[in-house]
Amino acid sequence: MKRAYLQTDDDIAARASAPGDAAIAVVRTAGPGSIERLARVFSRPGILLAAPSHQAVYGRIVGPGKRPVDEVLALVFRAPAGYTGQDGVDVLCHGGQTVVDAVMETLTAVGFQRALPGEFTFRAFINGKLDLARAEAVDELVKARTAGARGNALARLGGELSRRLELLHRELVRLAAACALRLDYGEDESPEDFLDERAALAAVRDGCANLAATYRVGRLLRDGARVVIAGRTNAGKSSLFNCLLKQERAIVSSQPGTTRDYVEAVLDLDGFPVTLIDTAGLRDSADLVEGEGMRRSRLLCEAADLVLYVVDAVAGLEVGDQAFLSEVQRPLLAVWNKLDNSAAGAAPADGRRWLGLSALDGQGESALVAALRTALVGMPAAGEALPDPDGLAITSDRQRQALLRAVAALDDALGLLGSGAIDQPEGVAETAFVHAGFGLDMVAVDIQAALAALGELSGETTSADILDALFSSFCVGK
Ligand SMILES: Nc1nc2c(ncn2[C@@H]2O[C@H](COP(=O)(O)OP(=O)(O)O)[C@@H](O)[C@H]2O)c(=O)[nH]1
Ligand SMILES: [Mg+2]
Repeated sequence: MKRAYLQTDDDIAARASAPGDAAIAVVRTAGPGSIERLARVFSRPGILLAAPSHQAVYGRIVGPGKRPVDEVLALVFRAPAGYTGQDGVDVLCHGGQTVVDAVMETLTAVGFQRALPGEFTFRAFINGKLDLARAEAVDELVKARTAGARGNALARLGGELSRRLELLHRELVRLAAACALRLDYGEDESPEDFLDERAALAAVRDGCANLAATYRVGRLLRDGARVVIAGRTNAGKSSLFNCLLKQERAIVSSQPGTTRDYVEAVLDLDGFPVTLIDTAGLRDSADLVEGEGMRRSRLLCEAADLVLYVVDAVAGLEVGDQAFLSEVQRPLLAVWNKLDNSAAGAAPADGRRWLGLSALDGQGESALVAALRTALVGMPAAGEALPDPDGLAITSDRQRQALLRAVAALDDALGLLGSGAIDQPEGVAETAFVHAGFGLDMVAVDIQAALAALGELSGETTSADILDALFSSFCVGK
């Protein structure tokens, strides 16, 4: 039978370290009976069973007939300490694949179940060691590809997002209580006018909206972006590729058609992982219209988050370039390269913003990088700081959707409280709507809806299906 995450009484085991040969591998176990179960295949069961939490016990994993399987160090964790909050032992064995396989076989033979992806973290979540926002950060920390992505995941793992959410949540609970109190007192004996809380409600709404807006940065930190360098052969695509990467990755040649297929590498763009793809050149006009190079470049461009289209300023804009530029449906930056060459012409006045560059001497590079960053991360809205990879950012669409649901509910509530009401002139019964008892009960409903949405972020009110989907995308052993 297929196991489920909620079977938290099972003793589970999985390799927690990366596959492949290494000096040491970690096989992690957890579950209420895990220490006793492991003792059945451990050469020094008495010492293991008596070990206090966090103690390392040296010994051997032994199979049937006391046949030694491997020499190991067993790190004992006792509930509620340890990662999962359950009893568990991290077994440090030798790192070869066959060793790990043999240890895992020995463990499953005495009843350990193979852990599902993310099952250890799921248990940590269920046992209150981590809320959902922090649990999600664990997986991202493991998969982070740049220092910026790592820093963001680590901050969320450390609880920065959870704290921010907690503040919003607490303020909403206060508002819900104030609203309930006002409803209880009825029309005339209102201890305070709930309209006074409009600003507080709006502040929570803005807090949720601002967090939701960090998704763009967070997603980019987590997934990175694909940037394809396209253009005719000899335009300087490979030179630009190398220039951005600060290394000679792609072959640069004055011989047309050197880059036959494509080359890709990860560029750390101010902390954002950008996969840069140098494509094969488009050889001549026939090639541009129907050639294989064109077809492949176009396919790569279609899957790109952004296209860097390079034109040789000495050769100038040709028909093929124009055809390509008019066809590409993706966001694009047009690059006018080889400006160092005295024969370079002026960029075409075709209404498009051309970024001047010399991939050879680097002039225009920093402006190009800035334009690239702006195009990928987006322009800050008025009054907003430039998106910052070191700032706190949410990385999952699930989190964004929940925040947007909270925003929508609070917008409803604010609408009921009447946006214009407060500014109305004397004599107008600006509070009549609320005082008459209309609306305030609906405001209360909206606040509860917003609270429920925030609860989904921390995992307080997240359904089992969502939890399943979420944790199953984790690595096994995490
Ligand atoms: N003067 C000058 N030459 C360049 C520049 N960028 C590339 N080249 C030269 O143009 C030729 C083709 O460059 P390459 O990067 O291989 O072009 P690709 O075919 O588009 O990849 C090489 O001889 C490069 O040295 C530049 O900015 N200035
Ligand atoms: Mg090339």
